Amino acid sequence: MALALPANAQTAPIPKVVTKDGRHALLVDGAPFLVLGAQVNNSSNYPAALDDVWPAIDMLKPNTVMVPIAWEQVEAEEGRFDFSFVDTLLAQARANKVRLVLLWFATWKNNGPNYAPAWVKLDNTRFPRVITADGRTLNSMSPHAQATLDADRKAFARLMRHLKQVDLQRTVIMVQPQNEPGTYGGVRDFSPLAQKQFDSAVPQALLAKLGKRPGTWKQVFGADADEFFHAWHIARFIDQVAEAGKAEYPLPMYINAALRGPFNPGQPGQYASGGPTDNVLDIYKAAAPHIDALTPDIYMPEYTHYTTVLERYSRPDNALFVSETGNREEYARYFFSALGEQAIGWSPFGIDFSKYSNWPLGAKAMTPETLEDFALNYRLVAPAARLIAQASFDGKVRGTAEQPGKPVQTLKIDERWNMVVTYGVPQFWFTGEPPGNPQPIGRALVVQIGPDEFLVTGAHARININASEPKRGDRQIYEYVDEGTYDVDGKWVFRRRWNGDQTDYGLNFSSATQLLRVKLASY
Ligand code: N0T
Repeated sequence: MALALPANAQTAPIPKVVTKDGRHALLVDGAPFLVLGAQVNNSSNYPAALDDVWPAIDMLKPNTVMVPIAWEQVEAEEGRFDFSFVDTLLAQARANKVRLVLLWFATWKNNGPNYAPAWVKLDNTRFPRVITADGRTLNSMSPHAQATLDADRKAFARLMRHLKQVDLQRTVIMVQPQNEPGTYGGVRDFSPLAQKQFDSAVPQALLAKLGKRPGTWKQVFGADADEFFHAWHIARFIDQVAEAGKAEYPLPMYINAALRGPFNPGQPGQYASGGPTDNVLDIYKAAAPHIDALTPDIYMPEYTHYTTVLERYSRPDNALFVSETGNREEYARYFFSALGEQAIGWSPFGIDFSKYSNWPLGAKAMTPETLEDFALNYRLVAPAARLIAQASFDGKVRGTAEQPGKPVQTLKIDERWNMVVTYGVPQFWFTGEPPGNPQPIGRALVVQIGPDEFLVTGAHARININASEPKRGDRQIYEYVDEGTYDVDGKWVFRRRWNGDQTDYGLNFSSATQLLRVKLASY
């Protein structure tokens, strides 16, 4: 051959998000990957702090750890970059055999620029903040300032360039530019610069996306105009940051949302106005073509709230990734609901032993006991994670979590099979009304791997797979129920066959780590 191979010819492909038939996959090393995530606390982004991270990671056993990279720590002085923490983090992540998602805490870290360097956050002239309608200055950056965009994206692009150089093995699989962007305490920027744009025409791309006729923001959107305008401009800002980063190194990038209540949202400004809340997802889609997903951070423990959020962010044009969720016990089971909504990943927040707790969002204390509720999830699915990610991409995954007061759930698998999950019943026999578990901790997963063949797992639940047609149901038996696991090469390793009491009343899951391959038949 005349041409030399490129230096990185042997490296894995760059991760990417792909979509087919309205379903999504995150490809890592060229195949669908399920993010079993763990996000560290907000200030755990220093080498010394990592000492409190790895012991918790070792107990939870995620496959991906999510860690902030602060603008202030990489560009404390304008134009001088220091990526030494990134290098330390990459080395330790590899040693601990986990992938990384990096969180770029910059212009917006929950409303404010507190993670921006002093030369940014203390210079309100060069980097202006949002001005309210009554003339107050908020601690939230205006999305209209070219200087802020230029400075943020320059630093972000340098980060991505650095990553491209030091991460040929693709330890980093996704990047989150900003964190829960949006503004609290005001609906939008009312500075003269912002007002001038507000009074001009709505961009064509947005009109086309929403099927609206031309006009000013007020004319087109009426009462929603202020919020939609802010959302559009924040999304455009972040999209340009992402675009510059992807030009250096095109990793998947997503924007996480501080949610508004799904049923009683309140007013923009009470929730983060201009962030990717459920009412502005279409605006973000039009404004941010370089963003691969809009992701919910779910801190709503109530069942219908949680599952409604999952449904709203799982769309043919949006891969569901639960980028943060509470680390209290009651949240653990919702990992299975997320899988049932075709999630590409899920991550509890606050996973380290720095002894910080964000209670009441999360647990009162981060302890080994707290982690165990979540570790069970990952023990159950980790050996099959690749298989599940592929099956999810093919629409073959059903998952659910226990809803208080609803001890029986029925999910349609396909035209031939239903999955019935019962909570709170003994493992042996039982007739009568199922009571549900004392606490709603049940969870169930069924992955269809053949016409009559399933991978089944769960916890604190009884799972039955029933023929939808009664005549076939009457003669339904198991050909086999095999407990086992998958080895690192994805080969099934048989442990034992379940039969007799273990199958006569359904497949009963406790807190044991049990993964079943089940084949149904009829005599
Ligand atoms: C999250 C986290 C971290 C009852 C909170 C959630 C993380 C950020 N924000 O610990 O700060 O960086 O993304 C805000 C949720 C407020 C909801 C209160 C509703």
